[in-house]
Amino acid sequence: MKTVFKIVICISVCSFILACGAKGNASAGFKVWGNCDMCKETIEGALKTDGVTSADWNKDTKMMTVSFDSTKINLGQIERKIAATGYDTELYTGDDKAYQSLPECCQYDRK
Ligand SMILES: [Cu+2]
Repeated sequence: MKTVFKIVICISVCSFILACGAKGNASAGFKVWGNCDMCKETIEGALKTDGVTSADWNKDTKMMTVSFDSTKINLGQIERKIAATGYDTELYTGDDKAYQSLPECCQYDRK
């Protein structure tokens, strides 16, 4: 009887974990070229969008850490949103016009 109970607990815990995974919670880290705190605001601001639960860019390491719902958005779409504001990411080159209209202090050395 005890064994059966243990198996039932195990199955419910396992299916709970699987259900959470199926919901699409994902996270990723990638490099975004940029300079300063203003860049940080612009870069993180680009990800204030449906499906992205958190976005944090470190201006010293240039690393973006992002959590998102993979049923709503994927990593390529996330990087393209940043590139559209003028910032280079690992996969995409920032939009040239957007880059040129960035404040001078934010015109980072491009990749
Ligand atoms: Cu800047």
